[in-house]
Amino acid sequence: MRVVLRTIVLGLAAVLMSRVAFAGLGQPTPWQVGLQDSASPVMDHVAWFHDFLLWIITVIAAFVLLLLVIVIVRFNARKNPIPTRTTHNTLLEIAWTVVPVFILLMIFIPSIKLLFHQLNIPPADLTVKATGKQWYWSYSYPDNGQFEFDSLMLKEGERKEGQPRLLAVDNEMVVPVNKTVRVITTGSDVIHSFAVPSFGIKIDAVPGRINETWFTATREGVYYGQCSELCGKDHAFMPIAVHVVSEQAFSAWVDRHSRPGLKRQRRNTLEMKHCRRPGRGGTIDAPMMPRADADCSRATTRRT
Ligand SMILES: [Cu+2]
Repeated sequence: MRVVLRTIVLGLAAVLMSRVAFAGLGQPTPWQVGLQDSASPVMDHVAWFHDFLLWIITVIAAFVLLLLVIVIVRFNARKNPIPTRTTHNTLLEIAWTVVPVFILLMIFIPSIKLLFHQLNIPPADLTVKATGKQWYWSYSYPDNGQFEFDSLMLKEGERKEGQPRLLAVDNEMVVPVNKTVRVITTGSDVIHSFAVPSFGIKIDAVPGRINETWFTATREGVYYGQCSELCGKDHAFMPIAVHVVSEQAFSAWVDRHSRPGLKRQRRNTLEMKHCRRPGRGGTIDAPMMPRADADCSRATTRRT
């Protein structure tokens, strides 16, 4: 019994400490319990609603447990050999109907408010289009230079110090801090889903359809998410990385990417990347991914 108690206490302590010590901003952390730290007003609301529900659930569970204990202790066959034949109690019946209705109303009102907060898109400072493809994301900036680029997961050996495994990408989606970003999503092949936990957003990217969501990042940093719709064999390997930078840094970044020469050069590099696959004894440049717009005609069959 003592061992069980000690295990429970240690487990609870570990859970609490992990929440405090490892609460991650923008990415999951080992032994994480609970939500990732919030970096947007919507996520603040989501986190508040989550904690609010947790209190309600805890009180209900404790109350039901208390009733069970009372029944077990006071009304067992040994202590209560002649059971009562009570069948109705008007006051009790009204109470157990009205109280749950009241609890549901308490949940319903903030829940609907949150839904409206998520779905009512405020006037946006910029729009980013995220296209889900098998198996990477493409981002385009229709009102900032109209450029577009692909964002592929970094493999082992490509990551720099501090970049998380299976989440870091070669080209991050960059947005300015404290600006409202409208994200429009679509899919080019199958249904994907654009989700970034720290911003409290998750929206399907459906071929032939445009969905939209929004966020306002309140802190600079890199925020990671993943495709959240089972979309094929590399579904787990198409992460989302959003780099939130200052307004000046964002303008500089847009300037760099809008230059036509750079745009072309970047596109060529990406096309080569899509045309490359690992082969025996080196890399073979050959068509590899089912990507319709990759021009592999420049890629030569070459062993390195
Ligand atoms: Cu996907």
